[in-house]
Amino acid sequence: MRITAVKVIVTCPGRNYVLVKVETDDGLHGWGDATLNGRELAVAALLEQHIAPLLIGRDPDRIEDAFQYLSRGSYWRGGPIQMTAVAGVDLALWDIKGKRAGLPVYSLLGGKCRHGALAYAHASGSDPEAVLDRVRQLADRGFKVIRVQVDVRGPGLRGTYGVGAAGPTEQSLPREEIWEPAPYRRAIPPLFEHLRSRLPEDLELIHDVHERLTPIEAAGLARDLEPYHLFFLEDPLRPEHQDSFRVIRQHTTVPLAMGELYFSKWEALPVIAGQLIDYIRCDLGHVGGITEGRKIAAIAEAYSVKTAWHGPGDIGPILHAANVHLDLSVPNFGVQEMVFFNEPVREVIPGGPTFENGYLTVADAPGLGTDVNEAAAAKYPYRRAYLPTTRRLDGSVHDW
Ligand code: KDG
Ligand code: MG
Repeated sequence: MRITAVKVIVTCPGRNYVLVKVETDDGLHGWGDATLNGRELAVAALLEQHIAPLLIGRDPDRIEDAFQYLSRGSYWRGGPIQMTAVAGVDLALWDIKGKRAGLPVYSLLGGKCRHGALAYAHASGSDPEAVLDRVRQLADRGFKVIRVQVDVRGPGLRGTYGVGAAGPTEQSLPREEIWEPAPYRRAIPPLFEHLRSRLPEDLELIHDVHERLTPIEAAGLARDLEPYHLFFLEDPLRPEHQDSFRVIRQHTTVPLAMGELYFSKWEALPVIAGQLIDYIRCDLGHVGGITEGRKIAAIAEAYSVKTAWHGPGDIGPILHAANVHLDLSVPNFGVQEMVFFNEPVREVIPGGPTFENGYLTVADAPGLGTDVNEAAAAKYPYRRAYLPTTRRLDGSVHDW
């Protein structure tokens, strides 16, 4: 069996997705997701110009070899663009392997450890009462774990990362937000006080700091949140601050999660091996795919760290499916972030995980259980879009 073609589609059914199709000479093909929010065309160019020619004629069964060859063989290694491109190929090869074996990918990974993956969705709002309304809607829908974010307003402040639409704005430049740590630090504990005094004890809550605080600020916030027993506090520090997680640990027992800005097991290793975090939440689409993700999970297992793979709306249903295949098959799974996709996305990328009563499952279909409708994808051309940029009140770019 040989690879005959590698095709890349960039489509925007509401937001941009980079989809990779690997075709073989026996008629099987696989689909992967290589979406990198705000840098989609850089990944597409790397795949089309540099990676596709390397794959033609290779045996698609040799996934580990493809991972090593593409991530190290170029001499240049790591980084979001390269590891997202590798992930797109990796997922497509796992999809082919499953189709060839007639088995779902979770079965190739060792089989199910659990019947479903505990899932969480996002509740955001302009004030604590609006967040509470949204939390109640999600709890009514069956969620047992919910991430809560509140818009932090104040003199000269506008916008809060993680609240509001992040899709294409048709602007030629990134949206700019003004953000200060002090009003943010003041706003989050009252949010949790509001929610905890009105919600059932057993409803689990998460908060995402988006790497914006200094170590001592993060330690203070985590300590202030201790009475509200969070499921975890996510990404309190910038990814370069690996050793600084010790500062937070010295002050609090709030469970910590980190990882969506790591691009390999090497970056995840210090916080896992130091037991500085409790949940590793890399993005399978940015660490090179299932092949690297299952190794990160195995390293984490040895240190009692659980998985919580990144699962926002800017990665597509194929990657969400890969998340759940791994969630079902590793012993140290913790929780899975998820979104509900709108109709245009479901038309372009049919299949993907199913949510029921708090848990995600995938179909027993061979491979990842997802597909791409190429004619539908062609109806939604790429639209340039950026993630927002954050500045302080004095006009400087925020140091995060
Ligand atoms: O592209 C950036 C988003 O994926 C990120 O802002 C979402 O932090 C995020 C999360 O935890 O889902
Ligand atoms: Mg996050």
